[in-house]
Amino acid sequence: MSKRLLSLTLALGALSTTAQAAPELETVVEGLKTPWALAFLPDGQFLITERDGALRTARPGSKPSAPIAGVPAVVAEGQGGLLDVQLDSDFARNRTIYFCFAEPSADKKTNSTALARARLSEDNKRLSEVKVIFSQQPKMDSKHHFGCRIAEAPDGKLFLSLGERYKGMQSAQTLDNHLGKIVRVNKDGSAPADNPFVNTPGALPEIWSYGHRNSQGLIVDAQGRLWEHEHGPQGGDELNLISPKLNYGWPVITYGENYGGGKIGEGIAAKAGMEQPVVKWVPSIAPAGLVRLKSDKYGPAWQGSFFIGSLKFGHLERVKLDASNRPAEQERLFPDAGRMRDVREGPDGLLYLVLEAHGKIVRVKP
Ligand SMILES: [Ca+2]
Repeated sequence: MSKRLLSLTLALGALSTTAQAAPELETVVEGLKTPWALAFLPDGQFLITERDGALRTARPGSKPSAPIAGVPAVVAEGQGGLLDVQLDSDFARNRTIYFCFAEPSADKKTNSTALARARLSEDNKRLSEVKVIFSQQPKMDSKHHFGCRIAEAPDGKLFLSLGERYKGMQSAQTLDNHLGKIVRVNKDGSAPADNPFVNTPGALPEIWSYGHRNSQGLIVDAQGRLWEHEHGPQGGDELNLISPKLNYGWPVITYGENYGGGKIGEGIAAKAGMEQPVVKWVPSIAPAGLVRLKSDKYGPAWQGSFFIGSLKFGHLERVKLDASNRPAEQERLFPDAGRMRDVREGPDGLLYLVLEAHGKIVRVKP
């Protein structure tokens, strides 16, 4: 290669590097208090949960609305509160939404994660026909590990991730409870007849998979596969491909250790009959929110990638898998964005991030 051609090639290389520089963030909503989750209404507004119990709408560039009426009482303590929200796949016709939250017991001494269905009024100001369709059993005296992400499958079944409430970690391995489980229910909360444990004596019929710790990411991807991420203890956060009936290992196997050091259980990371994560993070990033990007708005490298918020480091993690589901690309984007609670792909194909501590929703500019 001639010297001139070489320098031209280098210059072009520098140009293309500039062209591929990471996109920037743009604030679309601010003035929220501890926002937790985000959904997109067909009229272009956002539907936003705040952990303290408010459900609000906001138009890009405008102030959040007053709280929508009709949200049930939530236990807004510790990690609890009003958590995930999802629109029904037929929302444009039925105005139905699903949300999950920390539900108090009648005597208010215990709580657990519950899934509710409601109808949002045409003016977005109130909920009607509010019904709790599923409550995690048992309720516990705990402020931790609610899990609480909702995903609708193409066949209309709902998945819900349920934490083991920290105190209930050993129960993640037994099927007589909903601690540390992913459950699958019909839209009325009943257990589908083809769930994996409906004919297992003593097992709760809603259970789809078990051995989970605290999951704040749950999606069905474009191929219809169910993906979940969960927090490890100190180290050992995981991205898992979820299949029915399988045991994902917690607390028997983990890549993490106890807070402050010391092994958990036998201190092992693998065991026959227990699934390995597709991706693991040591040290922990504290994952929250999960997208597998469908759109091509950010180019081929990002299309099909997983995007995961980090509560701990406040960045957006991008992971791309190869054809064998092994991590092929992994990077940290927007390292100073701030504590990130949710990540969504909008109907416009753009990525939206919920920045909990800043009280903001930001958009990733293409
Ligand atoms: Ca695991």
